[in-house]
Amino acid sequence: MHRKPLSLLLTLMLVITMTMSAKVSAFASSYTVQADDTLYKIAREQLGDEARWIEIYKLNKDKIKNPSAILVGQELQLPGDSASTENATTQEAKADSAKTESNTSKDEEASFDRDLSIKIHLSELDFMRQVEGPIYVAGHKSPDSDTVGSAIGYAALLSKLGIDAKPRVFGDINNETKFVLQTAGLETPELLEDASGLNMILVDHGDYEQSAEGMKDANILAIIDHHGDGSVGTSNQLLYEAKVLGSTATIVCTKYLDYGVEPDKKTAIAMLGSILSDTIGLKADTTTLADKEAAKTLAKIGGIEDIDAFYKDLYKALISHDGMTDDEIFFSDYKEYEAGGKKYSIACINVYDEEEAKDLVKRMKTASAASLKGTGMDMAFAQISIFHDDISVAYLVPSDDTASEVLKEAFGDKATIEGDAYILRPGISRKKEMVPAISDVLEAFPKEG
Ligand SMILES: [Mn+2]
Repeated sequence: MHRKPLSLLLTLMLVITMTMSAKVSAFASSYTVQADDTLYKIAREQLGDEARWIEIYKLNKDKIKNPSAILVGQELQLPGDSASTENATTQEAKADSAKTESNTSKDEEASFDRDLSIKIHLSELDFMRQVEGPIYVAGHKSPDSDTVGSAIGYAALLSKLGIDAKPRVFGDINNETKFVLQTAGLETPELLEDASGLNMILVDHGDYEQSAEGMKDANILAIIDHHGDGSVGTSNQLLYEAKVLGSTATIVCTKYLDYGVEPDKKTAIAMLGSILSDTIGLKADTTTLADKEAAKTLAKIGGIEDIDAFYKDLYKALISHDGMTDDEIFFSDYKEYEAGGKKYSIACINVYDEEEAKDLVKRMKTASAASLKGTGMDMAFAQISIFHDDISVAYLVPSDDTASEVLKEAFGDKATIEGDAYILRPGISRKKEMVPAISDVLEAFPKEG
């Protein structure tokens, strides 16, 4: 029992000491991190120049693991507000190198280069800080996962740098992107229908044709794209970043590195989805080392352990027909042709496995037969394909008996017939094999009347 007063006293002394040291450090210009603070914001508000965030970072390197993720309540030392920042930095560098003359001076040089590189890159955003109102970041119409993930990633990056940027979409997102956003725990960006008069940043496209209404009357600040030079022209200052990489999200990822910040977990997953979608799971010819490295880094930040498994789920979601009617499925990738005086159509449908293919055969038989009236076609075909990993199968479904005869003539010797479907292994391409074979048969048919 007699120990209690002693421990109380000790605690009291400790509290007093802590309070005093806090006070002392407060006089030596310290700052307690508040909610929504960034190093940039603190530098802007406390030092009058956000570019000086690097000085705060250097002074507090022992406490700040990631300059883009400072903790609320953290006590940060601020540099003396002598007019010459150059001086403070030089003195600090001198003190540092005096402390450790040997190997570490090399590290200091390297870190100086890195800081300078970040500062130089950050300066390219200066003009964006002058605009009034929010800046909207959006990809092309008929948004895919790269367009959506790049918009989310770039808007999040600018936000981290203290710029008021928000992601937007120019249309409904597809099932694959829905899956990515769900995995990331992100909301679908709001729909933007008319860009007139708004501050805009375009990602993953640079064409008015692929952009929202009113884009010609928008204030376009930046274009980040991996396609060719688009039709968007502006006499205003424009940050134009075009790189020959597999996805726009990879370019955005390089911007994070340029500015020395790290995406948060949700953003990282969205951007990983972008890269995998555009590079077909890092297997497309357009895939670069940058795409692979960016994907690896983003997967790590996003806590995605198996990139291949994640891509498989993406692909399954992309080709899933959840919530679609038979007509919507039939017309989702539908094309019309003519040969030997006959008009015909081929609808391509991708599925993940044979179970799904078999389920769709009956439904597409009905849908293709029903399509003839409205489209004025003489016959219609549905081509249901399974094409991933090393599986390659095509289920060809004719609209009626005439169409069935054409299929028999064209593929009878290669196909196995199961109910209404002609099954080909390996599968075929609509453009390179299906169309020429059917056209050949129709041209050989004797013309009626
Ligand atoms: Mn893209």
